[in-house]
Amino acid sequence: MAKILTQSQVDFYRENGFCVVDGIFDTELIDRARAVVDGLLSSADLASVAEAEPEDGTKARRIWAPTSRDELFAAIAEDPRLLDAVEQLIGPDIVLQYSKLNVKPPRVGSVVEWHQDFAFYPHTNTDLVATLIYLDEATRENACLRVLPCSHRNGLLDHESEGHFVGKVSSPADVGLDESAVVDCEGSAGSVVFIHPLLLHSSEKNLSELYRRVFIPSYRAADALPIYYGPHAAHNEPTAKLVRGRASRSVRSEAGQWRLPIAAAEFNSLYQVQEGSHVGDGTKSSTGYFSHEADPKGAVAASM
Ligand SMILES: O=C(O)CCC(=O)C(=O)O
Repeated sequence: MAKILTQSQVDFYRENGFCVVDGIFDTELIDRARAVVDGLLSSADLASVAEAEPEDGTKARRIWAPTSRDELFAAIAEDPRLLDAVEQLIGPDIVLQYSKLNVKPPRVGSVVEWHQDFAFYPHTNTDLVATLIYLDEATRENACLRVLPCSHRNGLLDHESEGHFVGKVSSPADVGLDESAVVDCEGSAGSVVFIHPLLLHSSEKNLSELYRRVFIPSYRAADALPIYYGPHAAHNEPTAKLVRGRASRSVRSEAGQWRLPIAAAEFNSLYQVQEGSHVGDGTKSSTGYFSHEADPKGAVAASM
């Protein structure tokens, strides 16, 4: 394994719950990735590929499972340089848990509210890492990722309202979210933000004239398994893939009590549950992303 991250980047990640790293991917590869995004978004069957922006249905905000849709994204998610870095953070046996691609089109790109990824998919241990690979230069202006350093050290916070999972922390100030401590993870196209699953993070609406696209393959140590086999796990587990090292014959568990992401109604994405747009007439949302049914009480668990 090559050491892609310096020791100070690894230490920074352990201390702060994130790090931003440039130079893993070259410009030519990222240019090709953007061209693939354009191709996917011109698909005749766009509804099965992407989720639309509510403000402008002609624009997409999310491409589902890009690694299953195009071999370039599969190759990036299994790129040895990226896996070398992931190995430095979560160890040698690595499972690609799932992937997604968030698009923030100019002027309409949706808000992502403050949340911890682990709230959506609690696992037996916290050796998971999401890698956000910017496909465009990301700055505060076009809504780069924002993080609260060290917040991964405070356990899992409440992501519920009125007894239901809502995919965001109920009151950011109550959980110590002080705007002056927030860090904007700015980076050039091709840079990667590594985030711990308990790190609080968010991003704003894109009010600029520029696109902000980010490809997000997420990984876990092979001995971490989902605690709750709800819709999110049901969707992702069949395609979860060992991408390095060995499958584990045992599960490692960290002590703790973890809330299960049980929402008021089925939803397809983090955006929908945070906006509350999944709670309506009780019907499934239009992308038909899930094939399961709600449980008899009408409450189902979350995807992301
Ligand atoms: O796209 C972003 O800015 C944030 C993405 C994110 O937090 C997520 O999809 O979990």
